Amino acid sequence: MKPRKTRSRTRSHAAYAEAQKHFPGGVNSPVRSWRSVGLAGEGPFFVARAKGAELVDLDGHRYIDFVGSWGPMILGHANSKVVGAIRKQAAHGASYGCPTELESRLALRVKKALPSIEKLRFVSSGSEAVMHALRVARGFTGREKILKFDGCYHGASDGVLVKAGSGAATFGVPDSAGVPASVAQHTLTVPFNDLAAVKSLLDTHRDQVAAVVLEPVVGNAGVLLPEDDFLPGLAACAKVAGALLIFDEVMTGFRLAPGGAQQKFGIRPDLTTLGKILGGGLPCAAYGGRMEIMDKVAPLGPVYQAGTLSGNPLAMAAGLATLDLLLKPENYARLEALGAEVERILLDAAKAGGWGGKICLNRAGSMFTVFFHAGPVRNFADAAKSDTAAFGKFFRGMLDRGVYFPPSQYEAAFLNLAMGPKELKKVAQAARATFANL
Ligand code: HOZ
Repeated sequence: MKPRKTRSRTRSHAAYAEAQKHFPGGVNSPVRSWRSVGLAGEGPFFVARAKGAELVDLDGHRYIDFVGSWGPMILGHANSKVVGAIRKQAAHGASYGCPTELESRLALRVKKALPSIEKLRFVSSGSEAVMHALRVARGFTGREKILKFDGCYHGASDGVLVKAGSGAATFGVPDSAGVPASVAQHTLTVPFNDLAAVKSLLDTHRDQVAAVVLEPVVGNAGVLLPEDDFLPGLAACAKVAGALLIFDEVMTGFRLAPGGAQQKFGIRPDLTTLGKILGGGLPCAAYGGRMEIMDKVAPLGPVYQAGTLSGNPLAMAAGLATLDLLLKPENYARLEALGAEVERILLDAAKAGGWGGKICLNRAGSMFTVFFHAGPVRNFADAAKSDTAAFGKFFRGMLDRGVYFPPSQYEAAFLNLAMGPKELKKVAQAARATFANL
């Protein structure tokens, strides 16, 4: 399958030129700039519309979308029931700054799916959710330090932009400028899957660590899978140390199972953060967990957190419609089957193109990463050994053939329920041609 000659992006280029006058790097979130996949000059496509498994750019090119807005679009784009729910609510007003019954209805769905969440707060983004969860953990324990893992990304608040993944890793700023040293000093970091390092650090900082926070399946260093004893061992270590265990399930929540990674691996964290799928594509996130911890939040307790758009009715309506459609066992069986099929397609194509032993595909259900490294890739240090130039070529090759992968080695690709045999056939053709020409 040859790249189509028509795939020039004249209109996207013009839009990018205009956007660069207004936004740093022409974008409102760094990875969207495509600067790490050899397209710094050219820039990204600009999206005109999306439906089902496809994005359409300003120049009319269609792409099978493996980004899915970085996770939320698990039903595919513009699902008619979700669109209908948003439209219905919009006719009654977009935001009130007052409570609605929708909030409790969505909370009930969340608590049923994730029983570790006894009380929660809705906020507007995953960044906010983690920032507040950490404040609550500190308020509850009276301790200041947190322990996070190299390459895990927990949003863009100060205390977690230390050895961070996602765009921070992609653009070489894992320790962001502008974060006061007095803040960063409270963030301890260890390699993912390294229990001995966790134990040692918790021992060194005895009675000081408020929370151990992690993506239980990492998505923001590319996909990293927890080894068998890692999550249970971590839960035990945190308990012994008196630190709260926080699962950042912004990516994995409702994706790996109805109850996210905590259901899949049978762990009950003290606090959980959710986002992405929760809002069905609208800005919505949440943090929640044990009642006695959450009751420290104002107005019941001394930990302050607030937000004008928290529990926004449009986001609640979109989230409810999404979870109503999604939370069925058959959907998760289908996502797993799709994931296994895409894995096979990509590995076969790589082998046929002579890349068989040179890549490592990490997958958990419907999220995966093709690392351009022989593997195993079990932590961020392994991921960072990837051949990012080859990854860039892979990204461009797939893009030219109508398949949109995340534009960074350190991000997860996501499948959605709108994908079917037609899309997989296109992916298989694109992958074979791409690997053959890398
Ligand atoms: N940090 C997000 C991915 N892990 C990217 C968000 C975006 O650019 O939309």
